[in-house]
Amino acid sequence: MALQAGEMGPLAVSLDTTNHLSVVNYQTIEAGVKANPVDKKEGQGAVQVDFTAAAQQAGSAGVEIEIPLRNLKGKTLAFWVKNLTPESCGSLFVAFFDQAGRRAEMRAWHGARDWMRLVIPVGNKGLWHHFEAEAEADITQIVKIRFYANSREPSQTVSVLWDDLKEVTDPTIEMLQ
Ligand SMILES: [Ca+2]
Repeated sequence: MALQAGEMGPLAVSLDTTNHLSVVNYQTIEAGVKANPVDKKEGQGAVQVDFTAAAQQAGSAGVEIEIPLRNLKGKTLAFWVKNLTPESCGSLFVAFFDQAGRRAEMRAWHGARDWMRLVIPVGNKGLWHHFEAEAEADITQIVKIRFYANSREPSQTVSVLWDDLKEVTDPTIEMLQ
């Protein structure tokens, strides 16, 4: 019998510290994560990811966080992001993974600079930016969230701040904050 998502309050990932975060990176020569207690939108801090792409091709890096099993079907999520290096950062991504490690949803954005609040209408392919899922992935069985960015070109250095991913009930109002 498959595990069932228990009754929990709305999803809220404060991203105040680097506790329980792991760095993910691809084609980088350097990638790190640190808490930024000053430049933040919520709580005690934001999470800052810095990386330098390899010399051969563009790179990407970010963080992953594991969460208790959760059903995100039909939810609307919002988070804050600040792109400290808009001249070298290509895109910003958020992805959700199920228990089998399959990517159930991935969203990409371009052009963020100063703090922006971005909204994810989970499962709704018709709204808001790029959407991609792997076959058989199950959005009702989510256990991991990945936040990451890529560089435009090889050898570029990219820095991005991530903060405050949570469920929202009125994305129109929330986006105006
Ligand atoms: Ca925070």
